[in-house]
Amino acid sequence: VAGKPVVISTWDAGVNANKGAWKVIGPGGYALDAVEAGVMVTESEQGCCVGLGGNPDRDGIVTLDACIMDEKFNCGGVAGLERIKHPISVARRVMERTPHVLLVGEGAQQFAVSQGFPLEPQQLSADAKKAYAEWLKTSKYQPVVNIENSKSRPTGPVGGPQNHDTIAMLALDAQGRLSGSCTTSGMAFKMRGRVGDSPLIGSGLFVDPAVGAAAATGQGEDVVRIAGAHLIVELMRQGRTPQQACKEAIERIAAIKGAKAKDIQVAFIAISKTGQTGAYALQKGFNFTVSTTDTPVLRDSEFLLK
Ligand code: SD4
Repeated sequence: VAGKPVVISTWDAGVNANKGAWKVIGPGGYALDAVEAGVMVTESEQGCCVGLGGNPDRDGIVTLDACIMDEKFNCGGVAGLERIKHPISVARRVMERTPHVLLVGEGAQQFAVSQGFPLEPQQLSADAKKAYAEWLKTSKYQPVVNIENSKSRPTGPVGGPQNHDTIAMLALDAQGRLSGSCTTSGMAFKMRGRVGDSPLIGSGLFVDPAVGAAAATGQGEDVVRIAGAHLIVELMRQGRTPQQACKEAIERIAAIKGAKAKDIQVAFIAISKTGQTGAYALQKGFNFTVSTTDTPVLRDSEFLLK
């Protein structure tokens, strides 16, 4: 059935990413190719927050997480991947060329190299170097709430500027095929070896062709706790709109966290199999980008904690 393509992605980085996706999906391309090409744009943006330009872990090393899923429950991911520019493409290779769904650390890097991905130098971007030096002054591990809609990069301590170091993207193509992708440098200054929600199918991303798809950004631990993306898809299966389903998942996190909910940010995006989109965040400051033409529209998300 021919329909209209739709792309939704997290944050304002989604504006450029959606344009990349639209080049594929606009002329009738495959959703899976679109969600890969789309987030690759962000992975390449050195001034940004995802990929090798992102903030390092607390030992000063950039480690990347990503996953991808198509409309047939095929999925793949990488976690703790170092020195590879496009983790999303390695995730796709894991999906397409291995019997597995998740490769981590050294093994993921070995696989990437065996697939012809170049090993990039081990070095921080200028911005990340600065942010890391700043963070080292206190070395306090405390995730940042995404409060402001600024383009500034994360600097670590609570009260600092933005911390969106993830892009997640969902797409429905003209043939009705759904796919999703998610890629991140993870929480800034995380413990070495820490894995968040973003490479985990069912938490950071989930796609079910009979229902829709969902993806997450924000405090990964609290997304994993409720298997966020899968929960949202199941709520949509029960009849919730994408927006209602995202809201309900956020409410569940808020109930679990209690008074601590104000210290974190979590946000979800979702799309139904018919192309209806929705988003919801725990706190103010989350925005997302929707494309139904070649001009992406950046929107502020509704949020729970007023
Ligand atoms: C993580 N979910 O590693 C990611 C971080 C994130 O905007 O989304 N930041 O927990």
